[in-house]
Amino acid sequence: MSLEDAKRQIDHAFTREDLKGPSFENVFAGAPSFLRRKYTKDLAGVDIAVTGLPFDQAVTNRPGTRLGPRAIREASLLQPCDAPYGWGYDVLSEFAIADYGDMAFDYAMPSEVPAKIAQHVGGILDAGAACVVLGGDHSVTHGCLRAHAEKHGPLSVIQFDAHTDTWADDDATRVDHGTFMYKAAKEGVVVPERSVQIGIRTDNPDTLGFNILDARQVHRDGPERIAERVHEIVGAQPCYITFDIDALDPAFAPGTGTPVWGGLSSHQAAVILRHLAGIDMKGGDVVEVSPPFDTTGATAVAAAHVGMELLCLWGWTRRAR
Ligand SMILES: [Mn+2]
Repeated sequence: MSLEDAKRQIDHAFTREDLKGPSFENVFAGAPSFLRRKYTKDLAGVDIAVTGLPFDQAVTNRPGTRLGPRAIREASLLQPCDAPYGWGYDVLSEFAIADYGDMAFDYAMPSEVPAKIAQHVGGILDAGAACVVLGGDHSVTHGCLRAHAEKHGPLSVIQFDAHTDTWADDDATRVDHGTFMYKAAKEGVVVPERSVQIGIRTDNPDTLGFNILDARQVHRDGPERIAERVHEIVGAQPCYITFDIDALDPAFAPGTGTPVWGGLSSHQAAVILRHLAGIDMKGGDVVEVSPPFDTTGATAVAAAHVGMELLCLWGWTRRAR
Protein backbone atom coordinates (compact mmCIF):
# COMPACT_ATOMS: atom_id res chain seq x y z
CA MET A 1 0.00 0.00 0.00
CA SER A 2 1.40 3.40 -0.92
CA LEU A 3 1.73 6.15 1.64
CA GLU A 4 -0.96 8.14 -0.16
CA ASP A 5 -3.33 5.16 -0.10
CA ALA A 6 -2.60 4.66 3.58
CA LYS A 7 -3.42 8.27 4.31
CA ARG A 8 -6.77 7.96 2.54
CA GLN A 9 -7.79 4.89 4.54
CA ILE A 10 -9.55 5.14 7.86
CA ASP A 11 -10.19 2.71 10.71
CA HIS A 12 -6.77 1.08 10.40
CA ALA A 13 -7.70 -0.93 13.51
CA PHE A 14 -9.83 -3.05 11.18
CA THR A 15 -8.78 -2.17 7.63
CA ARG A 16 -4.98 -2.43 7.74
CA GLU A 17 -3.75 -5.44 5.78
CA ASP A 18 -0.17 -5.48 7.07
CA LEU A 19 0.51 -6.00 10.79
CA LYS A 20 3.71 -3.97 10.35
CA GLY A 21 4.19 -0.34 9.41
CA PRO A 22 3.24 3.13 10.57
CA SER A 23 -0.24 4.62 10.54
CA PHE A 24 -1.20 7.99 9.15
CA GLU A 25 -4.88 8.00 10.05
CA ASN A 26 -6.21 11.26 11.46
CA VAL A 27 -5.38 11.19 15.17
CA PHE A 28 -8.82 12.48 16.15
CA ALA A 29 -10.83 10.02 14.06
CA GLY A 30 -11.62 6.36 13.65
CA ALA A 31 -11.57 3.25 15.82
CA PRO A 32 -8.83 3.47 18.47
CA SER A 33 -6.74 0.31 18.69
CA PHE A 34 -3.42 0.62 20.54
CA LEU A 35 -1.02 2.50 18.23
CA ARG A 36 -3.47 1.78 15.35
CA ARG A 37 -2.39 -1.84 15.27
CA LYS A 38 -4.79 -4.35 13.78
CA TYR A 39 -7.49 -5.28 16.31
CA THR A 40 -7.67 -9.05 15.99
CA LYS A 41 -7.93 -12.36 17.85
CA ASP A 42 -5.83 -14.06 15.15
CA LEU A 43 -2.30 -14.40 16.56
CA ALA A 44 -0.79 -16.17 13.53
CA GLY A 45 2.45 -14.39 12.72
CA VAL A 46 2.09 -11.92 15.59
CA ASP A 47 5.29 -11.01 17.47
CA ILE A 48 3.65 -9.01 20.27
CA ALA A 49 -0.01 -8.94 21.29
CA VAL A 50 -1.22 -5.95 23.30
CA THR A 51 -4.19 -6.71 25.52
CA GLY A 52 -6.31 -4.77 28.01
CA LEU A 53 -7.18 -6.04 31.50
CA PRO A 54 -9.94 -3.64 32.60
CA PHE A 55 -10.20 -4.76 36.24
CA ASP A 56 -10.18 -2.35 39.21
CA GLN A 57 -11.82 -4.08 42.16
CA ALA A 58 -8.60 -4.63 44.11
CA VAL A 59 -7.82 -0.98 44.90
CA THR A 60 -7.33 0.50 48.37
CA ASN A 61 -8.54 3.98 47.45
CA ARG A 62 -9.89 5.59 44.29
CA PRO A 63 -11.25 3.26 41.57
CA GLY A 64 -11.53 3.87 37.82
CA THR A 65 -8.69 1.88 36.25
CA ARG A 66 -11.21 -0.40 34.54
CA LEU A 67 -11.44 2.51 32.11
CA GLY A 68 -7.64 2.59 31.71
CA PRO A 69 -7.15 0.39 28.63
CA ARG A 70 -9.62 2.43 26.58
CA ALA A 71 -8.02 5.75 27.61
CA ILE A 72 -4.48 4.49 26.95
CA ARG A 73 -5.51 3.27 23.48
CA GLU A 74 -6.95 6.68 22.66
CA ALA A 75 -3.88 8.51 23.98
CA SER A 76 -1.65 6.20 21.91
CA LEU A 77 -3.06 7.53 18.65
CA LEU A 78 -0.62 10.46 18.72
CA GLN A 79 2.37 8.16 18.27
CA PRO A 80 2.21 5.69 15.35
CA CYS A 81 3.06 8.02 12.44
CA ASP A 82 6.77 8.39 13.34
CA ALA A 83 9.48 6.05 14.60
CA PRO A 84 9.65 6.33 18.41
CA TYR A 85 12.05 9.03 19.59
CA GLY A 86 15.59 8.09 20.52
CA TRP A 87 15.61 4.40 19.53
CA GLY A 88 17.08 4.52 16.03
CA TYR A 89 14.66 1.91 14.75
CA ASP A 90 10.90 1.65 14.24
CA VAL A 91 9.50 -1.22 16.27
CA LEU A 92 6.13 -0.82 14.54
CA SER A 93 7.70 -1.44 11.12
CA GLU A 94 10.08 -4.25 12.11
CA PHE A 95 7.72 -6.36 14.23
CA ALA A 96 4.17 -7.64 13.80
CA ILE A 97 2.21 -6.11 16.67
CA ALA A 98 -1.52 -6.62 17.14
CA ASP A 99 -4.17 -5.31 19.52
CA TYR A 100 -5.76 -8.45 20.96
CA GLY A 101 -8.55 -6.48 22.63
CA ASP A 102 -9.58 -6.80 26.28
CA MET A 103 -10.02 -9.88 28.45
CA ALA A 104 -13.60 -10.99 29.09
CA PHE A 105 -14.49 -11.77 32.71
CA ASP A 106 -17.37 -11.63 35.20
CA TYR A 107 -16.98 -8.32 37.07
CA ALA A 108 -18.96 -9.79 39.99
CA MET A 109 -16.43 -12.58 40.61
CA PRO A 110 -13.21 -10.72 41.49
CA SER A 111 -11.58 -13.67 43.25
CA GLU A 112 -11.61 -15.56 39.92
CA VAL A 113 -9.82 -12.81 38.05
CA PRO A 114 -6.11 -13.55 38.73
CA ALA A 115 -6.50 -17.13 37.43
CA LYS A 116 -8.48 -15.86 34.43
CA ILE A 117 -5.70 -13.42 33.65
CA ALA A 118 -3.06 -16.16 33.86
CA GLN A 119 -5.14 -18.19 31.41
CA HIS A 120 -5.73 -15.24 29.06
CA VAL A 121 -2.08 -14.16 28.97
CA GLY A 122 -0.93 -17.80 28.91
CA GLY A 123 -3.03 -18.32 25.78
CA ILE A 124 -1.23 -15.46 24.06
CA LEU A 125 2.19 -16.81 25.06
CA ASP A 126 1.23 -20.33 23.94
CA ALA A 127 0.33 -18.91 20.53
CA GLY A 128 3.95 -17.82 20.22
CA ALA A 129 3.47 -14.09 20.77
CA ALA A 130 4.89 -11.91 23.53
CA CYS A 131 2.38 -9.91 25.55
CA VAL A 132 2.15 -6.30 26.67
CA VAL A 133 -0.73 -5.48 29.00
CA LEU A 134 -2.72 -2.30 29.56
CA GLY A 135 -4.31 -2.24 33.06
CA GLY A 136 -6.33 -2.21 35.15
CA ASP A 137 -5.23 -1.92 38.77
CA HIS A 138 -1.88 -3.39 39.78
CA SER A 139 -3.36 -6.70 40.94
CA VAL A 140 -3.64 -7.69 37.26
CA THR A 141 0.14 -8.12 37.18
CA HIS A 142 -0.13 -11.20 39.42
CA GLY A 143 -1.79 -13.33 36.72
CA CYS A 144 0.62 -11.95 34.12
CA LEU A 145 3.62 -13.00 36.23
CA ARG A 146 2.20 -16.49 36.71
CA ALA A 147 1.70 -16.92 32.96
CA HIS A 148 5.19 -15.66 32.11
CA ALA A 149 6.85 -17.79 34.82
CA GLU A 150 5.00 -20.84 33.50
CA LYS A 151 6.66 -20.26 30.13
CA HIS A 152 10.04 -18.76 31.05
CA GLY A 153 10.67 -19.91 34.64
CA PRO A 154 11.00 -17.65 37.72
CA LEU A 155 11.37 -14.04 36.65
CA SER A 156 13.32 -10.95 37.50
CA VAL A 157 10.83 -8.13 37.84
CA ILE A 158 11.57 -4.49 37.14
CA GLN A 159 8.79 -2.65 38.97
CA PHE A 160 8.26 1.10 38.63
CA ASP A 161 6.03 2.12 41.54
CA ALA A 162 5.44 4.45 44.48
CA HIS A 163 4.62 1.38 46.57
CA THR A 164 6.32 -2.00 46.91
CA ASP A 165 3.03 -3.96 46.83
CA THR A 166 4.64 -6.53 49.15
CA TRP A 167 2.36 -6.10 52.16
CA ALA A 168 1.76 -9.49 53.79
CA ASP A 169 -1.36 -11.38 52.71
CA ASP A 170 -1.68 -15.13 53.12
CA ASP A 171 -5.36 -15.37 52.17
CA ALA A 172 -5.46 -16.91 48.69
CA THR A 173 -9.00 -15.67 48.05
CA ARG A 174 -8.10 -11.98 48.52
CA VAL A 175 -7.27 -9.89 45.45
CA ASP A 176 -5.37 -6.76 46.49
CA HIS A 177 -3.23 -4.38 44.43
CA GLY A 178 -1.00 -3.81 47.48
CA THR A 179 -0.18 -7.46 48.22
CA PHE A 180 0.14 -9.24 44.88
CA MET A 181 3.94 -8.92 44.81
CA TYR A 182 4.13 -10.60 48.24
CA LYS A 183 2.09 -13.49 46.84
CA ALA A 184 4.12 -13.67 43.63
CA ALA A 185 7.35 -13.83 45.67
CA LYS A 186 5.96 -16.51 48.02
CA GLU A 187 4.76 -18.56 45.02
CA GLY A 188 8.25 -18.42 43.56
CA VAL A 189 7.20 -16.90 40.24
CA VAL A 190 9.50 -13.93 40.89
CA VAL A 191 13.06 -13.90 42.25
CA PRO A 192 13.27 -10.93 44.65
CA GLU A 193 17.07 -10.76 44.85
CA ARG A 194 17.27 -10.46 41.04
CA SER A 195 14.38 -7.96 40.92
CA VAL A 196 14.23 -4.23 41.48
CA GLN A 197 11.60 -1.71 42.55
CA ILE A 198 12.17 1.85 41.27
CA GLY A 199 10.58 5.08 42.51
CA ILE A 200 9.38 3.76 45.88
CA ARG A 201 8.37 6.46 48.39
CA THR A 202 6.17 4.69 50.92
CA ASP A 203 7.37 2.70 53.89
CA ASN A 204 7.19 -1.08 54.10
CA PRO A 205 9.78 -2.55 56.47
CA ASP A 206 9.60 -6.06 54.99
CA THR A 207 11.23 -5.86 51.55
CA LEU A 208 11.13 -9.66 51.07
CA GLY A 209 14.60 -9.28 49.59
CA PHE A 210 13.62 -7.08 46.65
CA ASN A 211 16.23 -4.50 45.64
CA ILE A 212 14.82 -0.99 46.05
CA LEU A 213 15.98 2.12 44.19
CA ASP A 214 13.67 4.63 45.83
CA ALA A 215 12.54 7.97 44.42
CA ARG A 216 15.19 9.86 46.40
CA GLN A 217 17.93 7.73 44.82
CA VAL A 218 16.55 8.44 41.35
CA HIS A 219 16.60 12.19 42.06
CA ARG A 220 20.06 12.01 43.63
CA ASP A 221 21.85 9.69 41.17
CA GLY A 222 20.03 10.50 37.93
CA PRO A 223 18.23 8.15 35.55
CA GLU A 224 21.28 6.89 33.63
CA ARG A 225 22.97 5.64 36.83
CA ILE A 226 19.70 4.05 37.99
CA ALA A 227 19.46 2.14 34.70
CA GLU A 228 23.04 0.91 35.17
CA ARG A 229 22.12 -0.41 38.63
CA VAL A 230 19.11 -2.21 37.13
CA HIS A 231 21.35 -3.90 34.55
CA GLU A 232 23.70 -4.98 37.37
CA ILE A 233 20.82 -6.48 39.38
CA VAL A 234 18.90 -8.14 36.55
CA GLY A 235 21.81 -9.18 34.33
CA ALA A 236 20.80 -11.66 31.65
CA GLN A 237 17.85 -13.09 33.60
CA PRO A 238 14.49 -13.35 31.84
CA CYS A 239 12.60 -10.34 33.13
CA TYR A 240 9.18 -8.75 33.26
CA ILE A 241 8.62 -4.99 33.47
CA THR A 242 5.63 -3.71 35.39
CA PHE A 243 5.06 0.05 35.31
CA ASP A 244 2.61 1.42 37.88
CA ILE A 245 1.89 4.91 36.60
CA ASP A 246 1.98 6.19 40.21
CA ALA A 247 5.77 5.82 39.99
CA LEU A 248 5.47 9.20 38.28
CA ASP A 249 4.88 12.26 40.44
CA PRO A 250 1.21 13.39 40.60
CA ALA A 251 2.32 16.48 38.64
CA PHE A 252 2.92 14.17 35.66
CA ALA A 253 0.32 11.47 36.36
CA PRO A 254 -2.53 12.72 38.54
CA GLY A 255 -5.03 10.20 37.18
CA THR A 256 -4.30 7.30 39.47
CA GLY A 257 -5.78 5.78 42.61
CA THR A 258 -3.03 6.25 45.19
CA PRO A 259 -0.87 9.25 44.20
CA VAL A 260 2.23 10.07 46.31
CA TRP A 261 4.35 13.23 46.02
CA GLY A 262 8.08 13.29 45.34
CA GLY A 263 7.88 10.91 42.40
CA LEU A 264 9.69 10.50 39.09
CA SER A 265 9.31 12.99 36.29
CA SER A 266 8.22 11.61 32.94
CA HIS A 267 11.70 12.58 31.68
CA GLN A 268 13.42 10.43 34.32
CA ALA A 269 11.16 7.47 33.52
CA ALA A 270 11.75 7.85 29.77
CA VAL A 271 15.54 7.93 30.22
CA ILE A 272 15.56 4.91 32.55
CA LEU A 273 13.41 2.88 30.15
CA ARG A 274 15.54 3.78 27.13
CA HIS A 275 18.71 2.84 29.02
CA LEU A 276 17.30 -0.58 29.89
CA ALA A 277 17.86 -1.59 26.25
CA GLY A 278 19.53 -4.98 26.11
CA ILE A 279 17.72 -6.66 28.99
CA ASP A 280 16.01 -9.96 28.23
CA MET A 281 12.49 -8.62 28.62
CA LYS A 282 9.83 -11.28 28.10
CA GLY A 283 6.75 -9.13 28.67
CA GLY A 284 5.39 -6.16 30.54
CA ASP A 285 2.49 -3.99 31.57
CA VAL A 286 1.45 -0.44 32.36
CA VAL A 287 -1.20 -0.18 35.06
CA GLU A 288 -3.15 2.05 37.47
CA VAL A 289 -4.33 4.72 35.00
CA SER A 290 -7.68 6.01 36.31
CA PRO A 291 -9.30 8.21 33.65
CA PRO A 292 -11.97 9.74 35.97
CA PHE A 293 -9.11 11.40 37.92
CA ASP A 294 -7.11 12.20 34.79
CA THR A 295 -8.63 15.60 34.13
CA THR A 296 -6.02 16.67 31.55
CA GLY A 297 -5.42 13.31 29.92
CA ALA A 298 -1.72 13.57 30.84
CA THR A 299 -1.71 10.28 32.73
CA ALA A 300 -3.03 8.33 29.75
CA VAL A 301 -0.51 10.04 27.47
CA ALA A 302 2.32 9.00 29.82
CA ALA A 303 1.00 5.42 29.94
CA ALA A 304 0.75 5.26 26.14
CA HIS A 305 4.41 6.31 25.93
CA VAL A 306 5.37 3.65 28.49
CA GLY A 307 3.51 1.08 26.36
CA MET A 308 5.49 2.12 23.29
CA GLU A 309 8.78 1.93 25.23
CA LEU A 310 7.92 -1.61 26.36
CA LEU A 311 7.47 -2.63 22.72
CA CYS A 312 10.78 -0.95 21.83
CA LEU A 313 12.63 -2.75 24.65
CA TRP A 314 11.25 -6.13 23.58
CA GLY A 315 12.12 -5.47 19.95
CA TRP A 316 15.62 -4.19 20.72
CA THR A 317 16.74 -7.51 22.20
CA ARG A 318 15.18 -9.63 19.41
CA ARG A 319 16.74 -7.37 16.83
CA ALA A 320 20.19 -7.72 18.33
CA ARG A 321 20.07 -11.53 18.14
MN1 LIG B 1 1.62 -0.74 42.41
